[in-house]
Amino acid sequence: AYQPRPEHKFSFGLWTIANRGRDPFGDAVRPTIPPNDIVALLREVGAWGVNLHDNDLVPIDATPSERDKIVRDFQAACRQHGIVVPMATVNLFFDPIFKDGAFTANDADVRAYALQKTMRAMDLGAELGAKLFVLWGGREGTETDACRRPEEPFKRLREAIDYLCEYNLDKKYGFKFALEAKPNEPRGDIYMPTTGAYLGFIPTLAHPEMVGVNPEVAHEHMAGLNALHAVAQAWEAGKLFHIDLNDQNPGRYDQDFRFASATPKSMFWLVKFLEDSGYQGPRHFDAHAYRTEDIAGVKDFARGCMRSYLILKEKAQRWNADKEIQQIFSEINPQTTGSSKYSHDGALSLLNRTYDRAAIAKRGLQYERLDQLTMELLWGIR
Ligand code: GCO
Ligand code: MN
Ligand code: MN
Ligand code: MN
Repeated sequence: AYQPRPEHKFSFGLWTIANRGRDPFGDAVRPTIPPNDIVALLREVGAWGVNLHDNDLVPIDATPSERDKIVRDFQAACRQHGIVVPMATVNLFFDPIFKDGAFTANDADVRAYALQKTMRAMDLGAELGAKLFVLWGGREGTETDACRRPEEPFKRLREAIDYLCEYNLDKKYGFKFALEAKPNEPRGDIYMPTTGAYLGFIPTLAHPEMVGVNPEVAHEHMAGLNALHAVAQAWEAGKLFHIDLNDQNPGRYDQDFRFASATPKSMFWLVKFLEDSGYQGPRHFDAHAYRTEDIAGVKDFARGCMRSYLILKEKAQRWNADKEIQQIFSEINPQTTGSSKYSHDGALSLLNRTYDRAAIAKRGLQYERLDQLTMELLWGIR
């Protein structure tokens, strides 16, 4: 039980396993794990896929022939260990050139370089078989709004994504882009702070059908929001192309905790939604081991993410099969009769109807009981 299998589609970023525990106050505590060894480690813990930024694999200053050799060796490692590359992304935040952002920077050369770097990262992703391309604009933000007209970055971002969609069509890569929001870190404020902001932006693009979102639990929590609601809205809009699972306490630094380790109840509802909805995409963990850990601890971390997901998945099945819970749930979600579609006559009859407000408001809704039953189920005494 709780054994990860390929059909669960559990993936990890190269950067998550490679994380050396560096933070703004302290240096690395773990050795570098080369990408091919990470592939072996992922196989060992039972994962299905590995995702990467261009520079997680290929150093930013590699020559074309160095690059080709690295890519060949990595492909061989993936084949050997049966690990796939479902998603690729681009690092537009680490190099000093991106200190003022990438697609939204004031300097046109920086913007053009960001496009070039992303196109090359798309070439790499396509070569590795990825079908999803994530764009996380971590540096697309400000510390001071003195720097530019506030509406300008949104225009620049749209221009960049439209350009990349054309490149995708031109090269016949068939990528779907998944845009990842975050409210802050590393910038004081990031322009696209929430998944909801991206859901408003996507319809303004030239190829909205090619573009969806990559909600991250921690990022919504950093913004003080309910991650499930963001994910559900994205799903309902047909835009849930990818997901970053981890955990995070609101009001803190970017914690990237092991999945479901900080807010297990919220993560129960999230797993239940992913499973019930029929979401078919990867279950990607964008988190890293505590700074206290050695390599064995990194494996504990990775196994823990998947195991917690599978435990919550089993809890969701129990919840769906629990007679008492289902009885309450169906009572509080009555089938509606008749259509709520607008018609002239229907509107007239609605305007003329009388409602007994007091009688309706008097009904208790049993949410307390339902929540307590849920908690007892989660605690394992049900
Ligand atoms: C973060 C982000 C990143 C992105 C990654 C993919 O908080 O640092 O979540 O991990 O997901 O760069 O583009
Ligand atoms: Mn993150
Ligand atoms: Mn992070
Ligand atoms: Mn992320």
